[in-house]
Amino acid sequence: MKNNIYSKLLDMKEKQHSLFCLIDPDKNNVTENLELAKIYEQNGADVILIGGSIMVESRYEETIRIIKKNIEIPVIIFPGLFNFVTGYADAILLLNMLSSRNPQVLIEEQVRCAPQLYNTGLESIPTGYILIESGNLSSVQYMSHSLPIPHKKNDIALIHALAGQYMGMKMIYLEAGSGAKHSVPNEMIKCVSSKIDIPLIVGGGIRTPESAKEKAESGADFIVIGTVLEELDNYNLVKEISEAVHSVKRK
Ligand code: 1GP
Repeated sequence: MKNNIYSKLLDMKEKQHSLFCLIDPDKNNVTENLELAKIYEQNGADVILIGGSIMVESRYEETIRIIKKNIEIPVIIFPGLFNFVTGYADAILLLNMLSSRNPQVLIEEQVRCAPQLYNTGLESIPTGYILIESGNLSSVQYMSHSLPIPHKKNDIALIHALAGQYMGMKMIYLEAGSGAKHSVPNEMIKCVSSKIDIPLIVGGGIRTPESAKEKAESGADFIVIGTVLEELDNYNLVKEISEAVHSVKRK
């Protein structure tokens, strides 16, 4: 298996805080998704993530193939609970939902994916995925039958992140859930980022440049935004958020 994209992400982390823009293929048709990917790239996105909690769109592979062909930045699959592997992407975040106690998201889905990962040779980036309570029931919480970690329990989030690191995960993702009312608290990001050595992704409910900047200042290496882009008719916001994230100096 190749290791190019993970190395690229590590280089990115050294240089600056980065912005990942999430496209849910179910929300638009293939042409519209391609247009979005191009707009995000032109406005400063560093990575395109593709995925969602459920997948109804039958042209998922086609969406990834066309986006990949037309943009330069990495295209990474951010899988939901079902089969999302396709060799057209650059890599997949192979999520292990560390905060869950449901075997389906701890091992069953990964086993289901393994043959296709083998057959496609797609680069897989093992990612410790930690769900944080966010003030509303998120799709990922509902679909995964998993309790999130309470909003203020920084120490619980930290020990899950450390467990992921010790088990060999290459990144940790603190997830408040798509469309979260409250994003992952800055104090929790500080607590986790100060103690782990692997890259930290933070997403869910980030809607403004100020909030994205605070997450980066608190130690998030990669900031994910999705929902706010779906509601967007002014793409300047992508630019403003990417500039805010990139403006934060590396510590
Ligand atoms: C969801 O973290 C991502 O998995 C992005 O969340 O859609 O709330 O930006 P939003």
